[in-house]
Amino acid sequence: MPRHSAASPIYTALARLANFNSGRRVLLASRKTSSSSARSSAKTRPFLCLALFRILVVVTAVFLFPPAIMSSSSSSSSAAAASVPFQSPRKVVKKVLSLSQSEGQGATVRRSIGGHEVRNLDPFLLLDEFSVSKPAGFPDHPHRGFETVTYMLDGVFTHQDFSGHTGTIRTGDVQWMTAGRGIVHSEMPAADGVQKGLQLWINLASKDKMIEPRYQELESKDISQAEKDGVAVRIIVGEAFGVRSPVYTRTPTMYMDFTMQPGSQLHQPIPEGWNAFVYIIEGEGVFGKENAVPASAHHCVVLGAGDGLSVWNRSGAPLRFALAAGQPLNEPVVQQGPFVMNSRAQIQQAMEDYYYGRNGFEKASQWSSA
Ligand code: FJE
Ligand code: FE
Repeated sequence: MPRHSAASPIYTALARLANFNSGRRVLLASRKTSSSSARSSAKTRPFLCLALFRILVVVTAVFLFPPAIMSSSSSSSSAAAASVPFQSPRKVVKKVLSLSQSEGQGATVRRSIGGHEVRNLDPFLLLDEFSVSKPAGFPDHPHRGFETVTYMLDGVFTHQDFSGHTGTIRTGDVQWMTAGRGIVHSEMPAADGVQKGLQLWINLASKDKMIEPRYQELESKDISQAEKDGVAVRIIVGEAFGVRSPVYTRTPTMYMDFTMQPGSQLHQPIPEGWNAFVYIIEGEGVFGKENAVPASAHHCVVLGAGDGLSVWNRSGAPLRFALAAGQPLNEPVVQQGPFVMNSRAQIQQAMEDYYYGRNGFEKASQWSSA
């Protein structure tokens, strides 16, 4: 994994700056103290000279040999991030433009996570921004070992599965499907025109891969929302601005949809140790640090280690993006299309179970979507 590097050049530079400033503060304090004790100057003068000499040496050395001084100084974890409220702000470690590709039957997706550039961001397996018009779609196909979260951005989608479960989600609605040991379903557009949304795949821990399938469906009006200083958020799972979503996830996850008005800024805590990324839906924004290059629509921004994300909208239009973060499972990931397990033997088992209609796929052979 290319993250968790607290020793990035930027971090190092900020820490060095902080140390350098605290050094100057010491200098001023020692001057004050020495002038107030001027009477015993004969005794203190050698010490004062020594102190000033030492400071001179340190200051010179900082300019001449910055890396050497850094490695021997004590760690200053708060960086010099005066304008953001985090101990260690998360920075952008990767920015990828998601290009359109064909998937399912005639459907188009922009794949960010799960594509060539960001293959797997534990526990996330895939993020597709889909744009689908009838008669294209995602006809009957199986899943095992993970969860799919479908969030409608614009339009209507209907799904049907092999145990008789059907549902329709519209703009702003969410379907959280836990495939567990097995689901066979179809996901198809249910209105004319282009139907758009995001589908996120979240891995399940090995102990949960074979659980009973389950759905959590959320209508747009039931999604927790909050707003503060020009920033609106729809909280699919997790907590923002003190508001918490009631959605339950087996893999600890956060997933929200932010809209930031021009001129607004956001400082969102993200649990330390979780992997996190942003997918920009609309507009453009500055992520991670104030002087970063702005990222625009259809880019996926992978975040480095830290305790929170800062975002600035310095453009003249609203910025909308999805933020996802999750606790890594740290287990082997073996994927074969719609089956995600821990070993090749388990993948082989999944294919046989699907083919022969066993271990959760019993209803697969006599079902097809209407
Ligand atoms: C799948 C190919 C697929 N992204 N975004 C292979 F297209 C799919 C699949 C989807 C999908 C469905 C929706 Cl509604 C949105 C998607 C891929 O269904 F699961 C495999 N294995
Ligand atoms: Fe599916």
